[in-house]
Amino acid sequence: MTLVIRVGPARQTWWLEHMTTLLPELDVRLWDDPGPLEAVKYAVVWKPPAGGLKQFPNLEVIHSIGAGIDHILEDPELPAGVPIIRATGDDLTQRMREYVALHVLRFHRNLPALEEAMPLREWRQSVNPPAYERKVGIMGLGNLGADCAKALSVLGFDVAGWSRSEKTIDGVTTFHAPEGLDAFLARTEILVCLLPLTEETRGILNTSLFDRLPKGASIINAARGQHLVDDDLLDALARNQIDGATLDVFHTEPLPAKHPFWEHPKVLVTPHVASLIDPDAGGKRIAANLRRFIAGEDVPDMVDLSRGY
Ligand code: NDP
Ligand code: OXD
Repeated sequence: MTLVIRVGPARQTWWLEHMTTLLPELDVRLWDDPGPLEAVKYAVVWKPPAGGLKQFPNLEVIHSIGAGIDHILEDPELPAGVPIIRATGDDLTQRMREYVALHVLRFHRNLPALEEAMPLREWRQSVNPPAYERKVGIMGLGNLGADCAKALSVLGFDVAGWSRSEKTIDGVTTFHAPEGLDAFLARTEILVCLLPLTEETRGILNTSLFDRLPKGASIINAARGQHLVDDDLLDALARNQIDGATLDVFHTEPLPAKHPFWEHPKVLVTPHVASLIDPDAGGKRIAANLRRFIAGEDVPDMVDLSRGY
């Protein structure tokens, strides 16, 4: 029984070695060298090419090397009925918590203004409001968003979250559904996007949304590039409706060298590093999920495909 791995070239040897050690009972191979196609029962993938998964006629399960599964669902020839498991885990949650706290604090403490002042040798003192007067809003209260919301609340921020279904989280004001969005946005000075990419959320970070935030708000997008309408953000920055943006994810990755975000003084680009899964902790979790699947047990990270995320 073969397990194929599809991941970017920089990390494929890493994954091959770890998964071979973790699942010695399987023939673990890379995507470009799968051996007999009929033997492939398990695929562990990041951004499989369109039509790629259908070449395995006996595929039983697909495991995403990522919390999001949009990169799998976008294959128009995805074999129907094959279950999908997604990545979760303490390491992913921890890294996202660190990333979100870092960038919320950066905006809260006005670090961009100090970075701008330093080459000018300007002593630009200002008094920031305390965190309990800073309103942060998290879009998406799933594994990652709920954890970040709690962590920011512990730091003292005035935190709200928005999700599809109603949620109760200690120390966090919650809003849900399209009807809850206006009130959530109206009170959000620093907006963090941790939504999955679905047809409902594609392009959600657009002019209409920016204009419902208080003037001068900041945004942090650590979810998917396709949530953001790039030109709408550039326009909102030019109008000072949005005062700063931290972007980890992009329509095209790597972000093309000519993209205006690279040089924009109010944009910080990070190269999709908010919470990369690593083959050690992440590999162990994936191996455990596959073992449970093979044994016919419930897999907690199994995706409910009727929701699309
Ligand atoms: P989850 O599936 O656990 O949570 C998704 C959340 O979004 C849920 O609270 C869900 O609501 C909410 N949601 C979904 N659709 C809507 C909608 N239409 N309106 C309002 N709320 C909605 O996802 P994770 O927390 O695990 O991950 C979130 C995303 O983060 C991933 O999909 C991925 O794109 C991105 N990511 C990015 C990484 C990076 O390094 N940049 C790393 C890991 C993930 P409900 O609770 O009601 O279901
Ligand atoms: C993910 C990601 O979805 O890395 O896990 O973006």
